[in-house]
Amino acid sequence: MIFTRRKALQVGAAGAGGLLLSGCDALNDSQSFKDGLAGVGRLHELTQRTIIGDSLAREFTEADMSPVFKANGSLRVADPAYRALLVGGFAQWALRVDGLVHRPLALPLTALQAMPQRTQITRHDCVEGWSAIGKWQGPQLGAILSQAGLMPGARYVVFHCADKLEGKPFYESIDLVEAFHPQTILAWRMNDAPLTEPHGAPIRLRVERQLGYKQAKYIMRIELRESLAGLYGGRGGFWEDNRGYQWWAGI
Ligand SMILES: Nc1nc2c(c(=O)[nH]1)N[C@H]1C(S)=C(S)[C@@H](COP(=O)(O)O)O[C@H]1N2
Ligand SMILES: [Mo]
Repeated sequence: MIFTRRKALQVGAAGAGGLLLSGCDALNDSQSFKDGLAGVGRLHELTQRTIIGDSLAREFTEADMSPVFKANGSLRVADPAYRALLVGGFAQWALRVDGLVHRPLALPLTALQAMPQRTQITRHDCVEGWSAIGKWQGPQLGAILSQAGLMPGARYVVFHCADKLEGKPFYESIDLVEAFHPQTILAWRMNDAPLTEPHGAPIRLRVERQLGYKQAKYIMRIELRESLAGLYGGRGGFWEDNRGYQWWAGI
């Protein structure tokens, strides 16, 4: 088991670049990670990572794109500060990147748009039983994290969103292997047009090897953390805390 676990992580780390190898070795040795191994979700994660490694999610062609892409979860953000930014075309908005980074960032939309862009046509799978194929464009999350410079303790990337569901702030999180995956982008463009409010304006995460509920919309702030403990319900996301969905949502 230990051997498999170590091997699984090394496969994942290799895909994310040598940079992550030391981080993942440290993750291997951390007590909270060992504790988490007891969970079914973690077993699924490790089994799957051993098999899929750093593989890419399938990409489709323009002809495959769904004529209608359903919007789900929050479709509108009530927060007055968000509404003012939306009215202003997000010209006053900036993405904050903070926590365990050497250089906290505040990146305007124009800065994200000026970075090298990735475009991908992928299938979104929601656990509620629907899928849709859409086209997404934006900078790679890894490039943004590299700009901020991760401190050695950074293990998780947390997305703080502008919306609330059931009165609770929406958030999600992924680990560094998913964060540095080439298909993990902060999309500001969907189907050749700027993101609309129902789909997460001004930016939303696309982490293509994961289920729909990990694709955080309305991202205001990205926080690098050593642990998910002590953050809201401690399970790493709104759905994980409130619906019992597994943190590892690999497809
Ligand atoms: N901020 C935020 N992100 C979110 C949600 C949400 O309610 N709020 N719902 C999630 C779920 S369950 C799904 S299936 C997708 C839906 O994305 P879409 O509205 O673009 O289809 O967003 C995910 N990201
Ligand atoms: Mo979903």
